[in-house]
Amino acid sequence: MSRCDWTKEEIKNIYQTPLLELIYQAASIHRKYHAADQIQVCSLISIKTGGCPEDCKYCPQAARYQTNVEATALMREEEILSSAKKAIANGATRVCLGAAWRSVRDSAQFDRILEVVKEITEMGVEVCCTLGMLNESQAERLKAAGLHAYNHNLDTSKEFYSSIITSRRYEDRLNTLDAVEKAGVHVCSGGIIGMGESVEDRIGLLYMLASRNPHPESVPINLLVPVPGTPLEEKKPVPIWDLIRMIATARMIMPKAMIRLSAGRLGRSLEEQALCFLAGANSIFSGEKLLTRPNPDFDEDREMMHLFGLKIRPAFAVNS
Ligand code: SAM
Ligand code: DTB
Ligand code: SF4
Repeated sequence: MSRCDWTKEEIKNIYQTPLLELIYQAASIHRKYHAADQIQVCSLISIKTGGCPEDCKYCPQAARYQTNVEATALMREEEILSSAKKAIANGATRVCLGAAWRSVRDSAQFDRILEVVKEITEMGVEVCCTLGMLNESQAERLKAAGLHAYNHNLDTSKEFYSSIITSRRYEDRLNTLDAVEKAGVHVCSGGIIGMGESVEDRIGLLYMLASRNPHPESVPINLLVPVPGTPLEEKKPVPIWDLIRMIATARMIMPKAMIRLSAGRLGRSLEEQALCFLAGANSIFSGEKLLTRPNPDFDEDREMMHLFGLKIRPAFAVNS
C-alpha cells in the first residue's frame, strides 16, 4: 500500500539504513510492485533550446549564463515528429518534449505543441512535456491532446530552493503540479543531487514528493551535470552511494512510481548503473543527447539491457 503520510524522520531513517540492507529492502519492494526485468526507455527532444529567462543555477539553458548553448526557436512540427519517429524506432516507449520556457503562453507555439502531442500519442507511445509553469486550462488542453505526463521538478527541498533559483518560488512549482494533477495528466516530478545540498535537503525533497496524494507517476533523479558557465560549474560529483540511497529511498516510500535514473548517467560504469537498477530505478533516458548534454546512445543502452537481462517496458503498462 502507498502511504502519503511519511514523516521526515521516517524518510531519514530509511535513507540512513546500512547500505546493503537498504538496497535489499528497496529491491524487495521493487519486485513486489513492478516487473523487475523491465525498464522504461524514454527519449528527450529539446523542442526549444536555450534563451530561458529563469536563473536556475544548474541550467545551461538560462540566457544569463555564458554557456555553449545556442538559443533556438521552437522546432517545426515535421522536425519534432521525425525525431520522435527515430526515437520510437530505437525502442523508446515514452517521448519527452522539453522547452526552455519559464511558463507556457497561449499562442500559436502552444497550439503547435498540442498538435505534436496528439500525433506522437497516435504513434502508440506515452508523451510527456516539460514546458515550465502551466495553468489549469493549459493542462486541460494538453490532456485533451492526449498528453500522458507533465514533468516539472521540485529539484530540491523547500529550504534549499532559493539558493538555486530565485526567479520563481517553490509554491509556483507546487501550483503547476496541482494544475497538472487536476487536469488528469500524470505528474512527473523529481530533483537533482550534487548541487551542494545537505542530506536534510534530499530528505526534504523526497518528503515533498511522497506527501503528494497520489504520488507522482514518475520521479526523475538527476545527478548534477556541472556545465561551464553556470554558477554550479565547479561542483564536485557526489559519491555514487548517495545516488543509490536516493533511488532506494524513493523506491521504498513511493513504491508504485517509476524512478528514473536521469541526467548524469553518462560516465557512470555499468556496475554503478546495475546497483541503481537493483535499488529500484526502472526508467532511463536513452539516446545520445539529453536536452543539451551528451547521454549514452541507444546502442550502448541496448547492450547494457541485454547484459542485465532487462527488457523495455511497453507504453501504457499498468503496475500491479
Ligand atoms: N524549463 C522547464 C522547467 O524548468 O521546468 C523544463 C526544462 S528543465 C531543463 C528540466 C529539468 O532538467 C530541471 O528541472 C532540472 O531538474 C533538470 N536539469 C537541467 N539542467 C541540469 C543539469 N545541468 N544537471 C542535472 N539536471 C539538470
Ligand atoms: C529531468 O528530470 N531530467 C531531464 C528531463 N527531466 C527534462 C533533463 C535533464 C537535462 C540535463 C541537462 C541538459 O541536457 O541540458
Ligand atoms: Fe529555464 Fe528550465 Fe533551465 Fe530553469 S531549468 S533555466 S526554467 S530551462
